[in-house]
Amino acid sequence: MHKHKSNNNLGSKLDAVSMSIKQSIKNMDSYTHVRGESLYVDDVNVRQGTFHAVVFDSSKAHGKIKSIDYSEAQALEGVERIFTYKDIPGENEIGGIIKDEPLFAEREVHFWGMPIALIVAESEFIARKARGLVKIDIEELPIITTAKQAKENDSLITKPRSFSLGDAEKAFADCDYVFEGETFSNGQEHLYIEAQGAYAEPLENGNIKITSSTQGPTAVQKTVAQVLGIAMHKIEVDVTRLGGGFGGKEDQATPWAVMAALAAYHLNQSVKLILNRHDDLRMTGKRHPYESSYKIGLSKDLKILAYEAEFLQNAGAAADLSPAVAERTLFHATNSYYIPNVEVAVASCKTNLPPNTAFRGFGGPQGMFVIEAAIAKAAHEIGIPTRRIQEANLLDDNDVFSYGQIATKVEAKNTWKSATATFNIAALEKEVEDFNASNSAFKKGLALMPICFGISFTNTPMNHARALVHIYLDGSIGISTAAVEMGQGVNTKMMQIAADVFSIPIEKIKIETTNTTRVANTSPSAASSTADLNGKATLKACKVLLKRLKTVAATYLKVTAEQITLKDEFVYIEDKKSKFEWTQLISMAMLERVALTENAHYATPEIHFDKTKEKGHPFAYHVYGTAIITATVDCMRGTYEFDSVKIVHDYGKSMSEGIDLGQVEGALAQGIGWMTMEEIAYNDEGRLLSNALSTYKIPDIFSVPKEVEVIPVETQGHELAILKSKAVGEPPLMYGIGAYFAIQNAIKAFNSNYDLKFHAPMTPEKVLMGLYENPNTSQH
Ligand code: LUZ
Ligand code: MOS
Repeated sequence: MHKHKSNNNLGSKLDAVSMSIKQSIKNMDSYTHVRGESLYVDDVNVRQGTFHAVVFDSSKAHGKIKSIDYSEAQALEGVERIFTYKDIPGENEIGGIIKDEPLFAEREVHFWGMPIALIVAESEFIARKARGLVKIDIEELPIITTAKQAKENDSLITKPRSFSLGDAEKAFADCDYVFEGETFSNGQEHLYIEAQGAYAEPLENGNIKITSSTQGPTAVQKTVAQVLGIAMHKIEVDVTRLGGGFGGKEDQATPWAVMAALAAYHLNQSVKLILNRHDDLRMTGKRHPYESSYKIGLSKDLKILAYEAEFLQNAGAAADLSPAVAERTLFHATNSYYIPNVEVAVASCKTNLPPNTAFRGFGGPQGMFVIEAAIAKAAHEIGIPTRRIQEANLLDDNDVFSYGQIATKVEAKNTWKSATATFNIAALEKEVEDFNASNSAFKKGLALMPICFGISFTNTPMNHARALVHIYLDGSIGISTAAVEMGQGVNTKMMQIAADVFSIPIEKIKIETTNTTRVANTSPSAASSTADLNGKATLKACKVLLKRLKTVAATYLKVTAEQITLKDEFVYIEDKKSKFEWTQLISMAMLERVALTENAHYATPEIHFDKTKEKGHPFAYHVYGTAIITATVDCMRGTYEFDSVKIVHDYGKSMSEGIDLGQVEGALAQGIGWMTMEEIAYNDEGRLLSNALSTYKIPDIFSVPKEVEVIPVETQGHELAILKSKAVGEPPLMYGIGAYFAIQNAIKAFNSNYDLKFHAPMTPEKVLMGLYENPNTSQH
């Protein structure tokens, strides 16, 4: 991405709240990142005598364990002990939503890579060597690897769910056009740069401190307590930062922390467990593959009157977060379109793959791919550009979503109009046409991709956070929240909030590690909501402290508290600077014995959802945007490049433009990767074939778009977003869906016989087949 533009007149239109927010701020973590000083789990100072652990896992996807012989492994010099389910003092259970997942396999294995034992040794090298000496005999059972097979075998994680609006069946009868089809979207590997890992250190009285690379410190604490059969207060979980999470560490950071804690508990010695890349790829779940079918009905004037879809989610061998992911697929099944008659259903299908899990977008992208496929199919059959159907059905204020929420402050049409006008869609299309008319070896394709993503955990009770703010007696500040920094820049945003409230330099603010003893009972850093939830709590705590400080200043200066403001480290009376400085004010507060610590709790107002009716108001707000993606396909080779991605995005009022632009770019690249090149492959035995970076291709600097332009839509922002700065982590990933359709349009330009396919990712192999397929001579 060689070119960026960002609209700077945004800054001049800011409201009073964020007037002093430094929008141009850099991610404060970048200073230690570029020096290599940032600390991750693998960097912890280990205690003398620390043991190292390696997981022994199943080499079959489904079967009965007939026998395991650990004797040779145990006898290897340097091996301390091997732990199995028999060593678990509490419950052998780590399932979060459904209790269906053991920490260690007992009599059966359900996926290739399922943990069976933990080998603890003086070094990782020895533990790894010992792993090779374990002898296991597994009697194989039938293996299911696809969602469809699972559905046919009634192998479901939980009851299917469905959302319904209007009467789709009846509406189809009135449609001028009805189209049906099937789609597939594959999984996606998180490929966080830092693999999963944890370090557990026994303290006195049976207490254990765990440093974990987790998005959910409370989930780790709770699960360790459950597996060890001890109280949660004995477990302290600490997180400095993650080298990426993307949802892969929302739930699936937990088992490794539990294993390390179990070994530390028994050995009364520190234990470090860091997965290497191969182990991580094989043992952890990924984005859920979906097999779906759709039926779409339109009127002559291109209004979508009815939409039906059935989503078969490949959940893997245990529930993990799959039911919640499935639910979000339903929430986003109609993307940013208003459709009056909707019938969508999802089934979490149990297979013999590693349990699939949260991944940026959390089922939303899978749902949105299907409606975009349905629209592309309809446009193709009717013989019009896809964008005409997209545009004719964009959501408006007061439209209702299938789940009952009324859409407000909708930016769907706004971002669409802004994108098509600002970037001159007619000219872009003409460029593509002209190019295609004069080139035979290369063809271009263009696609638009509108997005609409709901912000809040769909599970309403999870939408809360706390912040603990200390002002130290020298005027410096320490803030603890539940926010986990994973590269998304949330710590910088927290700093900005405090610096803004007190009007002091950002250098005076420190964001502490995320720690369960300082902020308890937390939701994971997920659902794009971390800055909103923890930021609102931080803002609340800071405002309480500010009020207290104003009273101290007013008493000392013999004015009223209302006359006091703080600005650039000075006390102001009625906008006039006094000689009273920030640090003096803090000293004065100490002398007056005023509390300089505050703990605040925030819970998102307004949201609710009734699962018995499948109706409610689950989201605080929605994020909108429109992307225009242009691709060039090499028609000799099937390879492709993305010429440009032009986006009008709904940031609300961005509080950190650099950080937010980084999130848009990163999410876009990850979305394009999912749709076009990242190909997870398991064989029929359930063995992961794409088990290394040589066989699993993610976007690199050569495959990201040559040009990315992101312009903020002009908007008032939303009150429930932190300082009106909307959540930005996940929504832009779905712009990447446009890449699939841009490539497909290029194929169509080359091969008029090409029959549309909705089978992601659109790899160069598939492109090449499409370029030269001829439905008159082959079967479809
Ligand atoms: N995690 C979660 C999520 O537990 N609930 C959600 O609704 C969600 N949404 C997006 C990403 N992670
Ligand atoms: Mo997530 S997919 O952990 O926000």
